[in-house]
Amino acid sequence: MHQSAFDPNGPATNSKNLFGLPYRVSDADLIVIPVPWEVTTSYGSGTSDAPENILQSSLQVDLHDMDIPEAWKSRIALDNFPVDIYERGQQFNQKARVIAESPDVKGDIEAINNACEEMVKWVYDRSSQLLSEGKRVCTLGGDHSTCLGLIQALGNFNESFSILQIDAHADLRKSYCGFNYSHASVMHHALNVSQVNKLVQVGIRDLCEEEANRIQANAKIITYFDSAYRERLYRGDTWGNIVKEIVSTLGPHVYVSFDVDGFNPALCPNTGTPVPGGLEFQEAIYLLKKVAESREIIGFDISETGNGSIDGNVSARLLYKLANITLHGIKNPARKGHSLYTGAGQPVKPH
Ligand SMILES: [Mn+2]
Repeated sequence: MHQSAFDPNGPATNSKNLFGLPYRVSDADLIVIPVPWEVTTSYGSGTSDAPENILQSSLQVDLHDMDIPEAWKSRIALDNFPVDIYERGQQFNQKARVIAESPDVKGDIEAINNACEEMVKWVYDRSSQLLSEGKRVCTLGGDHSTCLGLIQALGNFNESFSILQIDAHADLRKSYCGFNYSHASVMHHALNVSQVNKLVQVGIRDLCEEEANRIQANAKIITYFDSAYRERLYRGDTWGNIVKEIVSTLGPHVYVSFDVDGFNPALCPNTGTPVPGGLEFQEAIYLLKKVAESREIIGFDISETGNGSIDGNVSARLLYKLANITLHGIKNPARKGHSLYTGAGQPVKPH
């Protein structure tokens, strides 16, 4: 359907695209890559169904965005569903569960690590292709490891960038249960991308000794623990002040990695590893809007969404907001020459 025939006030009729929008990958500005993969999920399962769940929930999202005029003109398109990735993921998840439940059985760890590496490479290749066409790219997990290929690809298109990670977990383990590319190690690998100049974590409230030491030792990592800023709030400080501080730690180009378990689990009840505490929806949106007022969002992911209806609903709304602020920014009258989406499609260095 052509954009001129699209009614942004009516019910969604194009059930094949996110939010029922009338755009195709070829004419869209932001491409959402579904990565239905959860091979190393360690607790609850279902996140490989998230892309389909979010698509269905997105059809119920009203398209008026109070921060962005005519947001429905944002050219967002869902990339083809990778059936082979989904099927391989299901097959290897069975094997991984046997190993995770009885660590003395070494089983097929190497085969699983290889399969995970291939998935990361697939995301890297697809992201690189779309970025070279001048598109903005985001991924929809799947578990948190599904965004790594996009972060690696963005390294070829940006001199340097910061990662804002919203998450209950630090995800800094070198490996987990023998798995090198699990959700628990994604930021360990992201820090190996040389263009990543900062990792700013928000919502963290569940971590191991190794991760706590790493945060202490690495000046690139700045962690806003959930308990620490809650205490500031209880003593009378404001979320506005805390967000201002968080944003000030970020460089001009920001990748947002949003693991939905960073939310209060009431908003993500079926995520793989829910943890009490966490951000309320509007606290997170306020943070993202403040980032978009003064920084350029170069890409993002939404990971670990569960397969329940609240889960899909929350992630679909988060996706719409993140997509809109990535494409348009948030107008800040104090900032002159504000123009965010440039469609820059050339890698800064060939790979
Ligand atoms: Mn995570």
